[in-house]
Amino acid sequence: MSAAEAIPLKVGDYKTDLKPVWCPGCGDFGVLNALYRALAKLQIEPWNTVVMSGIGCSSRLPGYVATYGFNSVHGRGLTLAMGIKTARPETTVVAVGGDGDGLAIGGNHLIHACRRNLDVTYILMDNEIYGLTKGQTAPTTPTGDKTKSSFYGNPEPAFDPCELAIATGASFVARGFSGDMKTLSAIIVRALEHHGFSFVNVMSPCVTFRGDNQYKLMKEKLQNLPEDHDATSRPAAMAYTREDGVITQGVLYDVEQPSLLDKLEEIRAKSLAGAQEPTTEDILETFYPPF
Ligand SMILES: Cc1ncc(C[n+]2csc(CCOP(=O)(O)OP(=O)(O)O)c2C)c(N)n1
Ligand code: SF4
Repeated sequence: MSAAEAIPLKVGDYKTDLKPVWCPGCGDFGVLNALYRALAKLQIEPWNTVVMSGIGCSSRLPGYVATYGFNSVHGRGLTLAMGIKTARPETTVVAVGGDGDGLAIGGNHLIHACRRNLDVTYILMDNEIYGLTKGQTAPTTPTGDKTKSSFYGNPEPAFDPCELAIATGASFVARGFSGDMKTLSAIIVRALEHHGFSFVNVMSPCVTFRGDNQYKLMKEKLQNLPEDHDATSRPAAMAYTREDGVITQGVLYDVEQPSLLDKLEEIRAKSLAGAQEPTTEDILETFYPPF
């Protein structure tokens, strides 16, 4: 059957039989539904797709998507996603996880994913807390907020994941909100279409450990990027990071850059053509220089 004759995939085709075990009202339901819609919109083949995660409430997500994928080790979902993309470039690779998973224990991997620009979409579900382990302070917990691990208020400065991603070389950076499904699924569509590393930071409330008004507080702060925002300008994108009192949703930064695999392909082509191929003597000289 040709692709044109194939029966279109529906949102339900991306769902598994597992029922999410998130608390009622958890923002991650919105992220999951937005992802289903984006996958269906682009007719992404589940049999050619992998969704990877680390550990956390949010990292349970791969179990609910009918693609390949698994819940890996805390903070390492992105490393496995990058390995899969390198080994199987034809695969659509999505990594997901929480702010603790991706910014604390896995923060190192995020910055290298940004600078390498492999064609992987990373959806970070930012609830400003460690949810699974019952409410410890995370890198995005606002300064002064009381948590289970900072009884007198968080003494540390928080950072903005979008600012970090832009600064370390990501070619696509967006911010969304799990309570605005239409905008979020449109952002995820653009992230999946982007060639290179696409980072989507989703404000996704934890109603259990950040209080059941976190949804309301986030919604009150939400605003859209202005229509004339220049997403190809790094300074313009940076203007919407570290915001005070507002959460701006939309695609902050979107530029075309070769991915690491494009560059490796160029090197492979040169090497196959014999250009600049080192001789055995050259290699030996590198390791055993003449005295
Ligand atoms: C190596 C290791 N260290 C610590 C943990 C404990 N742990 C599990 S999930 C988690 C943090 C989860 O927070 P986050 O990534 O923000 O996800 P959320 O649960 O909020 O969605 C921690 C510290 C672990 N599983 N493995
Ligand atoms: S503890 Fe928080 S993050 Fe975890 S499922 Fe419940 S609401 Fe969601």
